[in-house]
Amino acid sequence: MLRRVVLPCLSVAMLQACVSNQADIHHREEVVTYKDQNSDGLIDFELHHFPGMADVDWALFDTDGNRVYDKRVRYGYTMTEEQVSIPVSQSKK
Ligand SMILES: [Ca+2]
Ligand SMILES: [Ca+2]
Repeated sequence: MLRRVVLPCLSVAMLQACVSNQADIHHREEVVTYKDQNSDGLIDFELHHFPGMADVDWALFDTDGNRVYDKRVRYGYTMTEEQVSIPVSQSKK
């Protein structure tokens, strides 16, 4: 009897915990920072930071200053880099 009552309750509690964590992730506010790392007056870096989360931040780099982001870095449990081709918006500060 106890097994029939406790196990379903534990399962529901575990599912609710998973669902609420997923909802928290989607409702956390993203903070985007833009920088001009080489001081030429043009944005060449942007960081997408999610406060309170350690493994979802990512950044874009324009490494050659041609106003096109060419590298994306993801800062998760491991840092990964990938090539991209994304125009840099100069209207952000
Ligand atoms: Ca720059
Ligand atoms: Ca570039």
